[in-house]
Amino acid sequence: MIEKINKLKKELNAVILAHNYQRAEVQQIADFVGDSLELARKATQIDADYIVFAGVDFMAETAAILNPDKTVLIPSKTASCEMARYLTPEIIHEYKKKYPNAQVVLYVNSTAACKALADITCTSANAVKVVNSLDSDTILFGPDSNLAHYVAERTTKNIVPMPPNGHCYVHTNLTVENVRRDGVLMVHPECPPELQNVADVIASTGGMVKYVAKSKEKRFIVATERDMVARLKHDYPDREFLPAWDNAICLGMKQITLESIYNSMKEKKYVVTVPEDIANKAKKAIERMLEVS
Ligand code: CIZ
Ligand code: SF4
Repeated sequence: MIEKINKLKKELNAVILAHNYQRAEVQQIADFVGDSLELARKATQIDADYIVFAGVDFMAETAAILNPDKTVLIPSKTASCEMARYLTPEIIHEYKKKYPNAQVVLYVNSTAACKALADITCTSANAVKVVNSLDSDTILFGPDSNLAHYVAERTTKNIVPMPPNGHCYVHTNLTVENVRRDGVLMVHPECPPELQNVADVIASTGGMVKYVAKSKEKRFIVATERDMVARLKHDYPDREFLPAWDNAICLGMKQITLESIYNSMKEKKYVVTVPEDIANKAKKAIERMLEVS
């Protein structure tokens, strides 16, 4: 399968981008592995005709928005992010009416239609910086209420979570009761505040990679999607990494397999498209983020 994928990749002039939460074998065949911000950046620097996106829908949409002249393929139609479902354009309009002077910051884990209504997007790696770059004192922040809490603790601005209960089922289940704590505890800001409070470090997945690089510790507990451990083990084979909880699995991410990647290239499916008016507006919010961070 790996040989077949590499052969097709050459024929199509394709690159494979994989998120840190992908299966270990998918990470291994990818040309580039990273968090969504790193992948968004990479997508704009690539010289290729096809981008095969091994990640979930909103990430592939972002790659398509930033690369209108390339064909972006997502290998599975069901690779979706549950968190993104918490927010709709209707909810944003409602909040904007209620808070007419507020600015809208959307976590990249949101649909393109929502991003089109945002002043700026953010990731978990740059959320605080993005919020502090804005003029308004009140920020409508969605869809993750846990990331909103994390930002609220680190800014003087008034952060309004939009909606109040948006979350990721994978990270919400990483509770103080569920997780092991027998090593340096690295916690993702999508986790509940109670777990953030006992963390040795709170970081995005990209932030975790950087933290380990600077640390002298040998054993790390990784409180985010379980396959982040594969990424860390690959980069730091001399250290020990353990998932904080074995069941922290993002089913959307796991829809992508070597076989689906092969079929995706062979049949040139599924092409990711975003309506032009939405893409143009969303692009402004994404590019503003790329400038700030
Ligand atoms: O921004 C991303 O890639 C996500 C979803 C998590 C992270 O912290 O990298
Ligand atoms: Fe979405 Fe959660 Fe999966 Fe991340 S881990 S892609 S937030 S469902």
